[in-house]
Amino acid sequence: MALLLVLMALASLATAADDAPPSKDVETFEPKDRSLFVRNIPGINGFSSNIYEIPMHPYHFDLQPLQALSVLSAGCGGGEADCAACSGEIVFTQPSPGAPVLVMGNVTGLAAGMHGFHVHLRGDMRMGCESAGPHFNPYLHRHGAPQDPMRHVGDLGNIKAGDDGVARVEFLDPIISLTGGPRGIVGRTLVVHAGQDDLGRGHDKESIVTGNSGAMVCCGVIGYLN
Ligand SMILES: [Cu+2]
Ligand SMILES: [Zn+2]
Repeated sequence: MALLLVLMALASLATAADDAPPSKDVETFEPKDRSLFVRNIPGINGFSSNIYEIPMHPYHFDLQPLQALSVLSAGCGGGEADCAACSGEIVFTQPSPGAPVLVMGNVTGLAAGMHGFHVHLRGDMRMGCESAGPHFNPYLHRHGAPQDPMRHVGDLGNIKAGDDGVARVEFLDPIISLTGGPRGIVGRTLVVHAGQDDLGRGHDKESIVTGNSGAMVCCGVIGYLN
């Protein structure tokens, strides 16, 4: 009903504009605390359809972005040289439930080049990163690339470290989620590997399980920030 009223007000505003030059009173038709906006949430192939909604403030004020954090620290236990140096912080932001998640942050102390970057099943670091278990895979798919429709939910591809050993991470992922449910990653472990993830294209048995990305150099449990 309120939406209808606003649309009628907008319509009458438009006709008034046709008949006469806009007067200075026009602004009074748009109360600043009830702005109308359109939001588009892209669908995920095979999982959910597009969401197209017209929220009207302040009626949808409770939809706050969800945020989660993973503080990465060395955890390979074996004492390998590149394990000791690796650390980082990655922040996950999901504007609303079902929306793609923005993954942002830095990982330092890496060897230059590509490093596999995954969410692993368990939020357990009692025996270092190894305790986190396999890739987070609630749908029992094969390992793949982030853009593959069929992949482990935890498959976030590779991050690239420069000559300074720093990987600057910033991408959107449409599959992982910060809400609970089957795709929820909070309470699980984010892992950085020593080697490059072949994204399931390695043509061997291990490629479709781990992507042949080698040892885990650092990891951190993902926890809520808000
Ligand atoms: Cu991994
Ligand atoms: Zn995987």
